Amino acid sequence: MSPDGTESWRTSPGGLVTALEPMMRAADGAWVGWPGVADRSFEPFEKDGISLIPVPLDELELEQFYEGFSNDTLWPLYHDVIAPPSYHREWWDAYVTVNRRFAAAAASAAASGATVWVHDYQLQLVPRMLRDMRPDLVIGFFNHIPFPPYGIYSQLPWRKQIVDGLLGADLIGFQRIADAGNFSRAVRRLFGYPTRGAAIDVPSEGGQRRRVIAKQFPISIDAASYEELARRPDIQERARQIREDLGNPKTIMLGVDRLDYTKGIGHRIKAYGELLADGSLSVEDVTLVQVASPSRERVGTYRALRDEIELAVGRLNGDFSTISHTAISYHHHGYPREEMVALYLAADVMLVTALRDGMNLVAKEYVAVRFDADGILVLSEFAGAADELKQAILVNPHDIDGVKAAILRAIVMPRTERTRRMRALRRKVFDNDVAAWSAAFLRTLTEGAAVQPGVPDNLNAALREISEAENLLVALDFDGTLAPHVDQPEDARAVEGTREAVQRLLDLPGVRVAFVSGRALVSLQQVAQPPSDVLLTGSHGIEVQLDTPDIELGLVAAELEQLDALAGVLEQISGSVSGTWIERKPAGLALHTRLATPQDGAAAQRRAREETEQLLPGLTVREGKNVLEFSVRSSTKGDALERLREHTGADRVLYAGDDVTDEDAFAVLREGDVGLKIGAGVSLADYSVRGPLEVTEVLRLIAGFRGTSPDR
Ligand code: GDG
Repeated sequence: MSPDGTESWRTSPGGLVTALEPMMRAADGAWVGWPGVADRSFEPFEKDGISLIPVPLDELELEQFYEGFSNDTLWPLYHDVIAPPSYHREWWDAYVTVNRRFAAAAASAAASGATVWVHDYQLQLVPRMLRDMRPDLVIGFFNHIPFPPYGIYSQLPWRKQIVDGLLGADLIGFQRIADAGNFSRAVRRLFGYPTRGAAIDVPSEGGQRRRVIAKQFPISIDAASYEELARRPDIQERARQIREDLGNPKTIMLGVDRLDYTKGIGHRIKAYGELLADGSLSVEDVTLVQVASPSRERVGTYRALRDEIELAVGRLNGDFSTISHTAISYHHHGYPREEMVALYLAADVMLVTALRDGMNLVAKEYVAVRFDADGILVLSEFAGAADELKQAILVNPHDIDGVKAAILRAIVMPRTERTRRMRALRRKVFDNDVAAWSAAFLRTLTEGAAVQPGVPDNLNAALREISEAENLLVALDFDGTLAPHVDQPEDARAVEGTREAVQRLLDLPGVRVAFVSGRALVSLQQVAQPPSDVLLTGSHGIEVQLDTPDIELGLVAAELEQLDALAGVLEQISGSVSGTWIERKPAGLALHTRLATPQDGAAAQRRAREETEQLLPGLTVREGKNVLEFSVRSSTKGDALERLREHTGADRVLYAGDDVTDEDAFAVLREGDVGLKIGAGVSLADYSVRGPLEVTEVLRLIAGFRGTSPDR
């Protein structure tokens, strides 16, 4: 609302909007969000080529959903309970209601098969709600704040609902690798779903499974636009003015934060105060400028924090300031971006001492602005930015002596070292800017979503290259890769043409072919009928048959006993649930539920998990499509592939597979190898094709490239 009473829309400031705006325009996207005022509803409208869909919140919802559950429950919980989280059931109810409203708004705005990207901790239930409403959508979620370790997360009374809400997404992005790891651990602890690396396999309707990826995508800023501002003569003049107004001290230190208890403002002031008290620093030489922008002022903890910080600032200034020199120049306002940039330019030392921070964009902004390759960043190791900005002076903000030492070190650091560090920091920030961040996220999200028939060009090129290897190993999963999935495992057969293509490869010098299966070896031999030169591994690598007719395996007495006990448990379950049966494997047993109703199948699997966990802890449990496998030995297709690589002495490997268990093999691929995922879904493999017909084509292509290669 402008002073003359007319209403207009203002773009909210910040890196996220800047980053997503061009992409939204290009993609013909719609932005679903809260318009920023309570108790008002607005019709969807267009602004600068982006369609905006306002979702209303009333005053009570603002209090309970936003200030309450989002900022007084989730925010402190996710930031290591620095402040105690409040748990109120009515806040939770409001959170569910508002999340449903956002999901419904997105569901009605999205075209068929569209991509929806949900942002931040206020909307963690939206992915699941949206998937239930619109199973056709591709859904991504990005969490801007940390995801806490399970020991802390488990406090949340609604811990299962939130994790389940997030698992509705295809891709869940976090700031740090540690956040993604904490989330995967929460999934395992709360639901027992199998996770491997970044991949989580979530059971869905009809006994199918859905692949969800949880991975780090560290957010960034529009670095070039910050540098552009910093190069403006008027802003440089303003920076000089700021220095002068502060009395041209030798060193200006700067803190810029929302006034939030996660930012460690008090710790920074304490360290500075002690340095002044013990005479290491004097206000004639050093000034600290602290911008504390007003934030969440209706939440009690924030009001208390403001009092605490302002008391500390007042005391410190009372103790140390002189008429001409102020110890802390403290500002409880928001400033225009131009002024922020001038402050960054004026500051010799930037202090970022967050106790916990998802990323901390201020640290990156400071670096982007310093085109003069000067200035020192003191950065908390508890800010996500510390994963990338290693050439900062990293500190543990709880260690006040450590912070004091870092400040002193920064103040005396020679120009050459400052430049060396700042150059390295700038490379990081400019190489990984916010456009690269959103592109990386969206590429991962949409790549696996729909696989076209045929062999894509990039795969073709990779095959041509790998065909030139001295010793090539082509390792192939069987079910779902060479043979379509069928109801009865014994009916599986490779698609036509596979056998000939495999034989062509076997006839070439320096090429070995292996089948890598979860099936027991005898079963694999029976369905695959492999030519005799094919190397075989079954039962996820427990059984191997390498260039001799002997199958290698061996279980010790304790493992055999475990196997008997396991059979007892599973036979009871399968005897009482129709449509389930047991398959015996050399080192374990599998409970199949393919012919049971989805509910019965899921219940049987749950019971099997629970009972074996109690009776036989330590068994390896693996979930496949409608099958739960238990083994007394742990081995994966990754182990199988490593064994094959060693046996064949291959210098390049192509591995193709369709299942979650094949991700273990993709995970051990090396530089120059080719991982090929069969079917849709996110995967660690770099390439994907639609189905077994394409795999046969891939084998033919390799044989063709290699057969015509001039070296051979
Ligand atoms: C959350 C996560 C994560 C601050 N005061 C003023 C002002 N700012 C701008 C800064 C910066 C932004 O606000 C603050 O971003 P941070 O990353 O430092 O922190 P949060 O607000 O807590 O953000 C955080 C981020 O989301 C993104 O994912 O990095 O970890 O907590 O851009 O410059 N801007 C202006 N005047 C001010 O007074 N113009």
